[in-house]
Amino acid sequence: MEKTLILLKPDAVIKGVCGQIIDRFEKRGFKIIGLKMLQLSKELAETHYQDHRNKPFFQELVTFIISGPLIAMVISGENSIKTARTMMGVTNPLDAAPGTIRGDFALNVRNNIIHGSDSLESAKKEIRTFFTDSELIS
Ligand code: IDP
Ligand code: MG
Repeated sequence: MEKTLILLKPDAVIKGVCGQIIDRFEKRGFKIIGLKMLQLSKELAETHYQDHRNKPFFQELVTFIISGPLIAMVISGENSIKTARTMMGVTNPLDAAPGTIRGDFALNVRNNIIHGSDSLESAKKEIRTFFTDSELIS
């Protein structure tokens, strides 16, 4: 089954909406095969967002993502990568449709509540960044 990495970012933890978001993925039919709470080091944050290192918002993004604990999870299921992205809504919550996670829980692009891998290649890489094989249930 296809796997993808989901991060419930520090703003989701602070708002106390992680349970509601996890509930949506479970209701949709995905299985959680790995889950942990952690606070990212600057190094891990920079590795995770390495493709954005030349963007003007990179420092702001790293500062935000390391600002507090987050929840990392791997979900598994049919077309999990694309379906999770659809459930999340577009990057800027200003444009995210109501009913999507960002459209329901977020107000601005910096604090946009959730991350989901955007391709099979990035899902594999990102899952390896956050989880060892023994931390994932098969
Ligand atoms: P995605 O999370 O929807 O895949 P990306 O373009 O990969 O969006 O951007 C990664 C993250 O960088 C976003 O989720 C958001 O937190 C942050 N970000 C994107 N654009 C901006 C911006 O213009 N200002 C501040 N943060 C941004
Ligand atoms: Mg992205």
